[in-house]
Amino acid sequence: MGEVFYITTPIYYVNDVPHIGTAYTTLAADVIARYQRLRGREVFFLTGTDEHGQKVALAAAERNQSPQAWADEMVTHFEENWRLLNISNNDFIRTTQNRHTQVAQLFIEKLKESGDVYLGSYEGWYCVHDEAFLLSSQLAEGNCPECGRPVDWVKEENYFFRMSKYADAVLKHIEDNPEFVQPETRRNEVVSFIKSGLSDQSISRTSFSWGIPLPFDPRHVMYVWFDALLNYISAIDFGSDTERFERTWPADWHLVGKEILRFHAVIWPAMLMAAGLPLPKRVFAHGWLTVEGQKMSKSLGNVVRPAEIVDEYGVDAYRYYFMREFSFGIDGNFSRRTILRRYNAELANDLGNLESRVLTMVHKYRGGLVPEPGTPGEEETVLAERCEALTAVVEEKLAAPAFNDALAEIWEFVHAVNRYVDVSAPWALAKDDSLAADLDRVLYNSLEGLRQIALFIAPFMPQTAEKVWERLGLPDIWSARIPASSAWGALPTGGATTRAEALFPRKMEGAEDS
Ligand code: ME8
Repeated sequence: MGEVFYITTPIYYVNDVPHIGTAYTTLAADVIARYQRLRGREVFFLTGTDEHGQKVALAAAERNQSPQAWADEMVTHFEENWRLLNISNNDFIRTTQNRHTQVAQLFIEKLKESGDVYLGSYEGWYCVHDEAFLLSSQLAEGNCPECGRPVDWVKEENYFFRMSKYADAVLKHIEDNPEFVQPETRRNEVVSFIKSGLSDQSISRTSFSWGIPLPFDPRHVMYVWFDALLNYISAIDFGSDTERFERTWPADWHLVGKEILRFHAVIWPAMLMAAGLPLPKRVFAHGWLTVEGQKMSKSLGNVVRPAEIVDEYGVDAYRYYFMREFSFGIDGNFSRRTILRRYNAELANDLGNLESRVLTMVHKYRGGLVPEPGTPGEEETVLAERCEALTAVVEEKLAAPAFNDALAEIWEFVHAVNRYVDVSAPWALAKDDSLAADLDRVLYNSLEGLRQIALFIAPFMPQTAEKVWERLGLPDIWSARIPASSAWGALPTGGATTRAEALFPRKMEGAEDS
Protein backbone atom coordinates (compact mmCIF):
# COMPACT_ATOMS: atom_id res chain seq x y z
CA MET A 1 0.00 0.00 0.00
CA GLY A 2 1.04 3.53 -0.70
CA GLU A 3 4.09 2.96 -2.94
CA VAL A 4 3.45 6.26 -4.64
CA PHE A 5 4.49 9.46 -2.87
CA TYR A 6 1.17 11.27 -2.66
CA ILE A 7 1.02 14.97 -1.77
CA THR A 8 -1.97 17.30 -1.79
CA THR A 9 -2.91 20.95 -1.37
CA PRO A 10 -6.33 22.08 -0.20
CA ILE A 11 -8.76 22.40 -3.05
CA TYR A 12 -9.47 26.11 -3.29
CA TYR A 13 -12.88 27.75 -3.39
CA VAL A 14 -13.70 29.24 -6.74
CA ASN A 15 -15.25 32.34 -5.20
CA ASP A 16 -11.95 34.17 -5.71
CA VAL A 17 -8.93 34.00 -8.00
CA PRO A 18 -5.58 32.79 -6.57
CA HIS A 19 -3.49 35.14 -4.45
CA ILE A 20 -0.11 34.76 -2.76
CA GLY A 21 -1.74 32.82 0.10
CA THR A 22 -3.26 30.08 -2.01
CA ALA A 23 -0.13 30.08 -4.14
CA TYR A 24 1.98 29.58 -1.00
CA THR A 25 0.58 26.14 -0.18
CA THR A 26 0.63 25.11 -3.83
CA LEU A 27 4.24 26.19 -4.22
CA ALA A 28 5.34 24.39 -1.04
CA ALA A 29 3.71 21.19 -2.29
CA ASP A 30 5.42 21.65 -5.65
CA VAL A 31 8.85 21.95 -4.05
CA ILE A 32 8.32 18.71 -2.15
CA ALA A 33 6.91 16.94 -5.20
CA ARG A 34 9.83 18.00 -7.39
CA TYR A 35 12.31 17.02 -4.70
CA GLN A 36 10.78 13.58 -4.25
CA ARG A 37 10.86 12.99 -8.02
CA LEU A 38 14.57 13.86 -8.02
CA ARG A 39 14.96 11.36 -5.18
CA GLY A 40 13.54 8.75 -7.54
CA ARG A 41 10.06 8.42 -6.07
CA GLU A 42 6.97 8.03 -8.18
CA VAL A 43 4.98 11.12 -7.19
CA PHE A 44 1.31 11.98 -7.39
CA PHE A 45 0.82 15.67 -6.69
CA LEU A 46 -2.79 16.78 -6.53
CA THR A 47 -4.40 20.18 -6.38
CA GLY A 48 -7.79 21.42 -7.52
CA THR A 49 -10.88 23.45 -6.79
CA ASP A 50 -13.74 23.24 -4.32
CA GLU A 51 -16.75 24.31 -6.33
CA HIS A 52 -19.87 23.52 -4.32
CA GLY A 53 -21.47 25.16 -1.31
CA GLN A 54 -23.28 28.27 -0.31
CA LYS A 55 -20.30 30.59 -0.60
CA VAL A 56 -19.66 29.71 -4.25
CA ALA A 57 -23.43 29.77 -5.01
CA LEU A 58 -23.67 33.29 -3.55
CA ALA A 59 -20.61 34.53 -5.45
CA ALA A 60 -22.18 33.24 -8.69
CA ALA A 61 -25.59 34.74 -7.87
CA GLU A 62 -24.02 38.16 -7.28
CA ARG A 63 -22.85 38.03 -10.88
CA ASN A 64 -26.11 36.63 -12.22
CA GLN A 65 -24.36 33.48 -13.32
CA SER A 66 -25.10 29.84 -12.70
CA PRO A 67 -22.66 28.36 -10.17
CA GLN A 68 -21.37 25.94 -12.80
CA ALA A 69 -20.69 28.69 -15.34
CA TRP A 70 -19.00 30.74 -12.62
CA ALA A 71 -16.85 27.77 -11.54
CA ASP A 72 -15.93 27.02 -15.17
CA GLU A 73 -14.73 30.58 -15.58
CA MET A 74 -12.90 30.79 -12.25
CA VAL A 75 -11.09 27.50 -12.62
CA THR A 76 -9.19 28.86 -15.63
CA HIS A 77 -7.54 31.42 -13.31
CA PHE A 78 -6.26 28.65 -11.08
CA GLU A 79 -4.91 26.69 -14.01
CA GLU A 80 -3.29 29.83 -15.42
CA ASN A 81 -1.69 30.80 -12.12
CA TRP A 82 -0.28 27.37 -11.48
CA ARG A 83 1.18 27.36 -15.00
CA LEU A 84 2.69 30.77 -14.37
CA LEU A 85 4.29 29.53 -11.15
CA ASN A 86 5.59 26.39 -12.85
CA ILE A 87 3.59 24.06 -10.61
CA SER A 88 4.10 20.42 -11.56
CA ASN A 89 0.82 18.94 -10.29
CA ASN A 90 -0.03 15.55 -11.81
CA ASP A 91 -3.76 16.14 -11.69
CA PHE A 92 -6.27 18.89 -11.05
CA ILE A 93 -9.51 17.85 -9.47
CA ARG A 94 -12.74 19.82 -9.60
CA THR A 95 -15.49 18.76 -7.24
CA THR A 96 -18.08 19.24 -9.99
CA GLN A 97 -16.44 16.55 -12.09
CA ASN A 98 -18.31 13.32 -12.50
CA ARG A 99 -15.42 11.24 -11.17
CA HIS A 100 -15.69 13.16 -7.91
CA THR A 101 -19.45 13.25 -7.43
CA GLN A 102 -19.62 9.52 -8.04
CA VAL A 103 -17.09 8.75 -5.33
CA ALA A 104 -18.69 11.19 -2.90
CA GLN A 105 -22.06 9.51 -3.40
CA LEU A 106 -20.58 6.04 -3.07
CA PHE A 107 -18.81 7.02 0.12
CA ILE A 108 -21.83 8.54 1.83
CA GLU A 109 -23.97 5.58 0.77
CA LYS A 110 -21.46 3.25 2.42
CA LEU A 111 -21.63 5.18 5.68
CA LYS A 112 -25.42 5.26 5.53
CA GLU A 113 -25.48 1.49 5.14
CA SER A 114 -23.09 0.94 8.04
CA GLY A 115 -25.25 3.15 10.26
CA ASP A 116 -22.78 6.02 10.62
CA VAL A 117 -25.04 8.44 8.74
CA TYR A 118 -28.48 9.17 10.16
CA LEU A 119 -31.26 11.72 9.77
CA GLY A 120 -31.63 14.35 12.48
CA SER A 121 -32.22 18.03 12.76
CA TYR A 122 -29.74 20.83 13.13
CA GLU A 123 -30.34 24.03 14.92
CA GLY A 124 -27.39 26.33 15.34
CA TRP A 125 -25.05 28.81 13.71
CA TYR A 126 -23.43 28.65 10.30
CA CYS A 127 -20.62 30.76 8.86
CA VAL A 128 -20.97 30.91 5.08
CA HIS A 129 -17.49 32.35 4.57
CA ASP A 130 -15.86 29.41 6.35
CA GLU A 131 -18.64 26.97 5.46
CA ALA A 132 -18.65 25.88 9.09
CA PHE A 133 -21.32 24.82 11.58
CA LEU A 134 -20.69 26.54 14.92
CA LEU A 135 -21.87 26.16 18.48
CA SER A 136 -22.94 29.24 20.44
CA SER A 137 -20.01 28.60 22.75
CA GLN A 138 -17.61 28.84 19.79
CA LEU A 139 -18.71 32.32 18.69
CA ALA A 140 -16.50 35.32 19.32
CA GLU A 141 -18.72 38.22 20.39
CA GLY A 142 -21.51 36.71 18.37
CA ASN A 143 -19.39 36.35 15.21
CA CYS A 144 -17.45 33.58 13.52
CA PRO A 145 -14.35 32.85 15.63
CA GLU A 146 -12.27 32.24 12.50
CA CYS A 147 -13.11 35.12 10.15
CA GLY A 148 -15.00 37.49 12.47
CA ARG A 149 -17.96 37.75 10.12
CA PRO A 150 -21.61 37.60 11.26
CA VAL A 151 -23.10 34.10 11.33
CA ASP A 152 -26.51 32.79 10.24
CA TRP A 153 -28.98 30.87 12.38
CA VAL A 154 -29.78 27.60 10.63
CA LYS A 155 -32.61 25.26 11.47
CA GLU A 156 -32.92 22.34 9.06
CA GLU A 157 -33.46 18.66 8.80
CA ASN A 158 -29.95 17.32 8.21
CA TYR A 159 -28.15 14.06 7.89
CA PHE A 160 -25.47 13.59 10.51
CA PHE A 161 -22.23 11.69 10.52
CA ARG A 162 -21.69 9.78 13.77
CA MET A 163 -18.38 11.49 14.45
CA SER A 164 -18.65 11.18 18.22
CA LYS A 165 -18.22 7.43 17.81
CA TYR A 166 -14.70 7.96 16.41
CA ALA A 167 -13.51 10.69 18.78
CA ASP A 168 -11.49 8.39 21.03
CA ALA A 169 -9.92 6.53 18.15
CA VAL A 170 -8.92 9.76 16.38
CA LEU A 171 -7.48 11.15 19.59
CA LYS A 172 -5.50 7.99 20.21
CA HIS A 173 -4.17 8.01 16.66
CA ILE A 174 -3.00 11.60 17.02
CA GLU A 175 -1.35 10.91 20.35
CA ASP A 176 0.29 7.68 19.22
CA ASN A 177 1.58 9.12 15.94
CA PRO A 178 3.28 12.45 16.61
CA GLU A 179 4.11 12.90 12.91
CA PHE A 180 0.41 12.72 11.94
CA VAL A 181 -0.55 16.29 12.86
CA GLN A 182 2.12 18.94 12.63
CA PRO A 183 3.50 21.29 13.78
CA GLU A 184 3.31 20.35 17.43
CA THR A 185 1.67 23.55 18.68
CA ARG A 186 -1.18 23.00 16.26
CA ARG A 187 -1.43 19.35 17.27
CA ASN A 188 -1.95 20.45 20.87
CA GLU A 189 -4.84 22.67 19.75
CA VAL A 190 -6.43 19.77 17.91
CA VAL A 191 -6.01 17.47 20.91
CA SER A 192 -7.69 19.93 23.28
CA PHE A 193 -10.47 20.47 20.76
CA ILE A 194 -11.21 16.73 20.65
CA LYS A 195 -10.93 16.43 24.41
CA SER A 196 -13.51 19.18 24.85
CA GLY A 197 -16.00 16.74 23.30
CA LEU A 198 -16.97 15.95 19.72
CA SER A 199 -20.58 16.02 18.67
CA ASP A 200 -21.91 14.38 15.53
CA GLN A 201 -21.31 16.38 12.38
CA SER A 202 -24.11 17.71 10.22
CA ILE A 203 -23.27 16.64 6.66
CA SER A 204 -26.15 17.77 4.49
CA ARG A 205 -28.08 20.94 3.70
CA THR A 206 -31.60 21.46 2.41
CA SER A 207 -31.87 25.25 2.23
CA PHE A 208 -29.99 25.54 -1.07
CA SER A 209 -29.22 23.19 -3.91
CA TRP A 210 -25.64 23.81 -5.12
CA GLY A 211 -24.05 20.58 -4.01
CA ILE A 212 -23.93 16.85 -4.55
CA PRO A 213 -27.37 15.31 -3.99
CA LEU A 214 -27.48 12.53 -1.41
CA PRO A 215 -28.21 9.34 -3.35
CA PHE A 216 -30.64 8.09 -0.73
CA ASP A 217 -32.43 11.43 -0.25
CA PRO A 218 -31.94 13.90 -3.10
CA ARG A 219 -33.75 16.71 -1.27
CA HIS A 220 -30.44 17.09 0.53
CA VAL A 221 -27.11 18.21 -0.85
CA MET A 222 -23.88 17.17 0.77
CA TYR A 223 -22.26 19.60 3.22
CA VAL A 224 -19.45 21.17 1.21
CA TRP A 225 -16.66 20.08 3.57
CA PHE A 226 -17.78 16.45 3.54
CA ASP A 227 -17.77 16.64 -0.26
CA ALA A 228 -14.44 18.52 -0.45
CA LEU A 229 -12.38 16.23 1.79
CA LEU A 230 -13.32 13.31 -0.42
CA ASN A 231 -11.37 14.85 -3.32
CA TYR A 232 -8.25 13.24 -1.88
CA ILE A 233 -9.62 9.80 -2.64
CA SER A 234 -11.84 10.52 -5.63
CA ALA A 235 -8.81 11.74 -7.60
CA ILE A 236 -7.13 8.37 -7.15
CA ASP A 237 -10.15 6.34 -8.22
CA PHE A 238 -11.48 5.12 -4.91
CA GLY A 239 -14.16 2.54 -5.57
CA SER A 240 -13.34 2.08 -9.25
CA ASP A 241 -9.64 1.26 -9.64
CA THR A 242 -8.66 -0.59 -6.48
CA GLU A 243 -5.15 -1.34 -7.65
CA ARG A 244 -4.39 2.31 -8.33
CA PHE A 245 -6.06 3.41 -5.13
CA GLU A 246 -4.06 1.02 -3.03
CA ARG A 247 -0.77 1.97 -4.65
CA THR A 248 -1.42 5.62 -3.90
CA TRP A 249 -3.37 5.81 -0.66
CA PRO A 250 -2.68 6.83 2.10
CA ALA A 251 -1.48 10.31 1.25
CA ASP A 252 2.04 11.05 2.46
CA TRP A 253 1.31 14.74 3.05
CA HIS A 254 -1.78 16.86 3.19
CA LEU A 255 -0.53 20.45 3.24
CA VAL A 256 -3.12 22.88 4.59
CA GLY A 257 -3.37 26.36 6.07
CA LYS A 258 -3.78 26.49 9.84
CA GLU A 259 -7.44 27.59 9.67
CA ILE A 260 -8.56 24.32 8.11
CA LEU A 261 -6.48 21.93 10.17
CA ARG A 262 -9.45 20.85 12.25
CA PHE A 263 -11.31 19.58 9.18
CA HIS A 264 -8.26 17.56 8.15
CA ALA A 265 -7.16 16.32 11.56
CA VAL A 266 -10.55 15.54 13.08
CA ILE A 267 -13.41 15.17 10.58
CA TRP A 268 -11.35 13.60 7.78
CA PRO A 269 -9.73 10.88 9.92
CA ALA A 270 -13.12 10.06 11.44
CA MET A 271 -14.63 9.75 7.95
CA LEU A 272 -11.81 7.47 6.84
CA MET A 273 -12.12 5.33 9.95
CA ALA A 274 -15.83 4.97 9.34
CA ALA A 275 -15.07 3.72 5.83
CA GLY A 276 -12.34 1.40 7.09
CA LEU A 277 -9.59 3.23 5.21
CA PRO A 278 -6.05 3.99 6.42
CA LEU A 279 -5.33 7.54 7.57
CA PRO A 280 -2.99 9.94 5.77
CA LYS A 281 0.58 9.81 7.05
CA ARG A 282 0.85 13.49 7.76
CA VAL A 283 -1.23 16.64 7.89
CA PHE A 284 0.90 19.76 8.07
CA ALA A 285 -0.69 23.12 8.84
CA HIS A 286 1.35 26.13 7.78
CA GLY A 287 1.01 29.70 8.96
CA TRP A 288 -0.79 32.61 7.34
CA LEU A 289 0.75 35.34 5.26
CA THR A 290 -0.07 38.98 5.82
CA VAL A 291 0.78 41.78 3.39
CA GLU A 292 2.87 44.69 4.65
CA GLY A 293 1.68 43.81 8.16
CA GLN A 294 -2.03 43.51 7.38
CA LYS A 295 -4.40 40.65 6.81
CA MET A 296 -5.13 40.36 3.09
CA SER A 297 -8.69 41.27 2.25
CA LYS A 298 -10.69 42.44 -0.69
CA SER A 299 -12.21 45.24 1.38
CA LEU A 300 -8.77 46.59 2.29
CA GLY A 301 -7.79 46.21 -1.36
CA ASN A 302 -4.41 44.74 -0.43
CA VAL A 303 -4.73 41.32 -2.00
CA VAL A 304 -1.52 40.46 -3.87
CA ARG A 305 -1.79 38.28 -6.97
CA PRO A 306 1.19 36.15 -8.03
CA ALA A 307 1.37 37.73 -11.50
CA GLU A 308 2.21 41.16 -10.02
CA ILE A 309 5.38 39.75 -8.48
CA VAL A 310 6.24 37.35 -11.30
CA ASP A 311 5.97 40.16 -13.87
CA GLU A 312 8.50 42.16 -11.93
CA TYR A 313 10.95 39.54 -10.72
CA GLY A 314 10.32 36.37 -12.71
CA VAL A 315 8.90 33.07 -11.59
CA ASP A 316 11.98 31.69 -9.87
CA ALA A 317 12.63 34.79 -7.80
CA TYR A 318 8.99 34.52 -6.72
CA ARG A 319 9.44 30.90 -5.75
CA TYR A 320 12.75 31.58 -4.02
CA TYR A 321 11.40 34.48 -2.00
CA PHE A 322 8.32 32.70 -0.65
CA MET A 323 10.27 29.60 0.30
CA ARG A 324 13.27 31.51 1.74
CA GLU A 325 11.56 34.29 3.64
CA PHE A 326 9.04 32.43 5.79
CA SER A 327 9.20 29.71 8.35
CA PHE A 328 6.58 27.24 7.12
CA GLY A 329 4.79 26.48 10.37
CA ILE A 330 4.28 30.06 11.51
CA ASP A 331 2.72 33.26 10.18
CA GLY A 332 4.78 35.49 7.93
CA ASN A 333 4.62 38.93 6.45
CA PHE A 334 5.05 39.65 2.73
CA SER A 335 6.83 42.88 1.97
CA ARG A 336 8.03 44.28 -1.34
CA ARG A 337 11.14 45.68 0.26
CA THR A 338 12.40 42.28 1.43
CA ILE A 339 11.82 40.64 -1.92
CA LEU A 340 13.89 43.35 -3.64
CA ARG A 341 16.71 42.98 -1.11
CA ARG A 342 16.81 39.24 -1.38
CA TYR A 343 16.64 39.42 -5.15
CA ASN A 344 19.68 41.66 -5.43
CA ALA A 345 21.79 40.14 -2.66
CA GLU A 346 21.06 36.44 -2.95
CA LEU A 347 19.97 35.91 -6.54
CA ALA A 348 21.66 38.60 -8.64
CA ASN A 349 24.80 38.74 -6.53
CA ASP A 350 25.51 35.40 -4.83
CA LEU A 351 24.13 33.02 -7.43
CA GLY A 352 23.98 35.09 -10.64
CA ASN A 353 27.52 36.46 -10.35
CA LEU A 354 28.99 33.09 -9.51
CA GLU A 355 27.40 31.51 -12.55
CA SER A 356 28.48 34.27 -14.89
CA ARG A 357 32.05 34.60 -13.66
CA VAL A 358 32.72 30.85 -13.76
CA LEU A 359 31.32 30.42 -17.25
CA THR A 360 33.09 33.56 -18.47
CA MET A 361 36.45 32.19 -17.27
CA VAL A 362 35.84 28.78 -18.81
CA HIS A 363 35.22 30.56 -22.11
CA LYS A 364 38.14 32.90 -21.77
CA TYR A 365 40.71 30.31 -20.70
CA ARG A 366 39.41 26.99 -22.09
CA GLY A 367 37.28 27.83 -25.10
CA GLY A 368 34.13 26.96 -23.16
CA LEU A 369 35.04 23.27 -22.75
CA VAL A 370 34.85 21.47 -19.40
CA PRO A 371 38.51 20.80 -18.46
CA GLU A 372 40.02 17.78 -16.68
CA PRO A 373 39.48 17.66 -12.91
CA GLY A 374 43.05 16.57 -12.15
CA THR A 375 43.91 15.52 -8.59
CA PRO A 376 41.86 17.19 -5.87
CA GLY A 377 43.80 19.31 -3.39
CA GLU A 378 42.81 20.45 0.07
CA GLU A 379 40.31 23.08 -1.17
CA GLU A 380 38.54 20.67 -3.51
CA THR A 381 38.27 17.99 -0.86
CA VAL A 382 36.70 20.43 1.58
CA LEU A 383 34.22 21.60 -1.05
CA ALA A 384 33.27 18.04 -2.01
CA GLU A 385 32.73 17.12 1.63
CA ARG A 386 30.59 20.17 2.26
CA CYS A 387 28.51 19.24 -0.72
CA GLU A 388 27.98 15.69 0.45
CA ALA A 389 26.98 16.89 3.90
CA LEU A 390 24.54 19.32 2.31
CA THR A 391 22.71 16.47 0.56
CA ALA A 392 21.82 14.99 3.95
CA VAL A 393 20.94 18.37 5.45
CA VAL A 394 18.58 19.28 2.61
CA GLU A 395 16.87 15.91 2.95
CA GLU A 396 16.35 16.54 6.66
CA LYS A 397 15.16 20.14 6.22
CA LEU A 398 12.67 19.18 3.54
CA ALA A 399 11.33 16.36 5.67
CA ALA A 400 10.50 18.89 8.43
CA PRO A 401 9.61 20.78 6.16
CA ALA A 402 11.80 23.83 6.74
CA PHE A 403 12.11 25.29 3.26
CA ASN A 404 13.78 28.47 4.52
CA ASP A 405 16.48 26.52 6.37
CA ALA A 406 17.08 24.27 3.38
CA LEU A 407 17.66 27.33 1.20
CA ALA A 408 19.82 29.00 3.83
CA GLU A 409 22.04 25.90 3.86
CA ILE A 410 22.14 25.75 0.07
CA TRP A 411 23.21 29.39 0.08
CA GLU A 412 26.02 28.61 2.51
CA PHE A 413 27.23 26.27 -0.19
CA VAL A 414 26.84 28.98 -2.87
CA HIS A 415 29.05 31.17 -0.66
CA ALA A 416 31.53 28.31 -0.27
CA VAL A 417 31.83 27.92 -4.05
CA ASN A 418 32.23 31.68 -4.40
CA ARG A 419 35.01 31.60 -1.78
CA TYR A 420 36.62 28.64 -3.53
CA VAL A 421 36.82 30.68 -6.74
CA ASP A 422 38.18 33.68 -4.81
CA VAL A 423 40.94 31.81 -2.99
CA SER A 424 41.88 29.70 -6.00
CA ALA A 425 42.14 32.85 -8.15
CA PRO A 426 41.96 31.24 -11.61
CA TRP A 427 42.74 34.64 -13.21
CA ALA A 428 46.17 34.50 -11.54
CA LEU A 429 46.76 30.86 -12.56
CA ALA A 430 45.93 31.80 -16.15
CA LYS A 431 48.92 34.09 -16.28
CA ASP A 432 51.40 31.24 -15.94
CA ASP A 433 51.38 28.41 -18.51
CA SER A 434 53.15 26.05 -16.13
CA LEU A 435 50.03 26.20 -13.91
CA ALA A 436 47.67 24.99 -16.66
CA ALA A 437 46.74 21.79 -14.78
CA ASP A 438 45.93 23.84 -11.68
CA LEU A 439 43.74 26.13 -13.72
CA ASP A 440 41.98 23.09 -15.21
CA ARG A 441 41.34 21.73 -11.75
CA VAL A 442 39.96 24.99 -10.40
CA LEU A 443 37.71 25.58 -13.39
CA TYR A 444 36.46 22.01 -13.33
CA ASN A 445 35.61 22.14 -9.65
CA SER A 446 33.95 25.54 -9.99
CA LEU A 447 31.78 24.15 -12.77
CA GLU A 448 31.06 21.09 -10.65
CA GLY A 449 30.03 23.43 -7.83
CA LEU A 450 27.58 25.09 -10.22
CA ARG A 451 26.22 21.71 -11.27
CA GLN A 452 25.64 20.76 -7.67
CA ILE A 453 23.93 24.08 -6.95
CA ALA A 454 21.64 23.56 -9.95
CA LEU A 455 20.54 20.20 -8.55
CA PHE A 456 19.97 21.57 -5.06
CA ILE A 457 17.91 24.51 -6.27
CA ALA A 458 15.94 22.52 -8.87
CA PRO A 459 12.89 21.87 -6.66
CA PHE A 460 12.78 25.55 -5.64
CA MET A 461 13.82 27.25 -8.90
CA PRO A 462 13.16 24.80 -11.70
CA GLN A 463 13.68 27.22 -14.58
CA THR A 464 17.00 28.54 -13.27
CA ALA A 465 18.21 25.02 -12.56
CA GLU A 466 17.32 24.00 -16.12
CA LYS A 467 19.20 27.00 -17.52
CA VAL A 468 22.35 26.33 -15.49
CA TRP A 469 22.19 22.64 -16.38
CA GLU A 470 21.89 23.44 -20.07
CA ARG A 471 24.67 25.99 -19.93
CA LEU A 472 26.90 23.31 -18.44
CA GLY A 473 26.13 21.23 -21.54
CA LEU A 474 24.10 18.64 -19.62
CA PRO A 475 21.03 16.93 -21.13
CA ASP A 476 17.95 16.96 -18.85
CA ILE A 477 18.00 17.92 -15.23
CA TRP A 478 14.72 16.12 -14.48
CA SER A 479 16.25 12.78 -15.33
CA ALA A 480 18.97 13.41 -12.73
CA ARG A 481 18.67 11.63 -9.38
CA ILE A 482 19.67 12.68 -5.90
CA PRO A 483 22.05 11.38 -4.59
CA ALA A 484 23.32 9.30 -7.57
CA SER A 485 23.82 12.29 -9.87
CA SER A 486 24.95 14.46 -7.02
CA ALA A 487 28.21 12.62 -6.25
CA TRP A 488 31.02 15.16 -6.52
CA GLY A 489 32.80 14.93 -9.86
CA ALA A 490 29.95 13.56 -11.95
CA LEU A 491 30.26 16.44 -14.43
CA PRO A 492 31.67 14.89 -17.62
CA THR A 493 34.82 16.48 -19.03
CA GLY A 494 35.09 17.82 -22.55
CA GLY A 495 31.50 19.05 -22.75
CA ALA A 496 30.72 22.42 -24.29
CA THR A 497 29.38 25.08 -21.95
CA THR A 498 27.41 28.14 -22.98
CA ARG A 499 27.58 31.70 -21.77
CA ALA A 500 24.27 33.51 -21.82
CA GLU A 501 22.36 36.41 -20.31
CA ALA A 502 22.47 37.09 -16.56
CA LEU A 503 20.24 34.72 -14.57
CA PHE A 504 19.00 37.56 -12.37
CA PRO A 505 19.77 41.04 -13.71
CA ARG A 506 20.31 43.47 -10.83
CA LYS A 507 17.44 45.79 -9.96
CA MET A 508 17.58 49.39 -8.79
CA GLU A 509 17.08 49.74 -5.06
CA GLY A 510 15.35 52.68 -3.48
CA ALA A 511 12.49 52.49 -5.95
CA GLU A 512 10.35 50.68 -3.38
CA ASP A 513 8.90 52.76 -0.62
CA SER A 514 7.34 50.12 1.55
O1 ME8 B 1 -10.53 26.48 2.75
N1 ME8 B 1 -1.68 32.71 3.92
O2 ME8 B 1 -10.43 26.87 0.48
P1 ME8 B 1 -9.81 28.34 0.41
C1 ME8 B 1 -1.33 31.44 3.69
N2 ME8 B 1 -12.03 24.90 0.00
N3 ME8 B 1 -2.13 30.55 3.09
C2 ME8 B 1 -3.33 30.96 2.69
C3 ME8 B 1 -3.76 32.28 2.88
C4 ME8 B 1 -2.86 33.19 3.53
N4 ME8 B 1 -3.16 34.45 3.74
N5 ME8 B 1 -5.00 32.39 2.37
C5 ME8 B 1 -5.33 31.18 1.88
C6 ME8 B 1 -10.78 26.17 1.59
N6 ME8 B 1 -4.32 30.30 2.06
C7 ME8 B 1 -11.45 24.86 1.28
C8 ME8 B 1 -10.43 23.75 1.41
S1 ME8 B 1 -9.70 21.18 1.30
C9 ME8 B 1 -10.48 19.71 1.28
C10 ME8 B 1 -10.97 22.36 1.17
C11 ME8 B 1 -4.28 28.91 1.62
O3 ME8 B 1 -9.95 28.78 -0.99
C12 ME8 B 1 -4.15 27.92 2.78
O4 ME8 B 1 -3.68 26.69 2.29
O5 ME8 B 1 -10.38 29.20 1.47
C13 ME8 B 1 -5.58 27.75 3.20
O6 ME8 B 1 -5.80 26.60 3.96
C14 ME8 B 1 -6.27 27.68 1.84
O7 ME8 B 1 -5.54 28.62 1.03
C15 ME8 B 1 -7.74 28.04 1.93
O8 ME8 B 1 -8.27 28.10 0.66
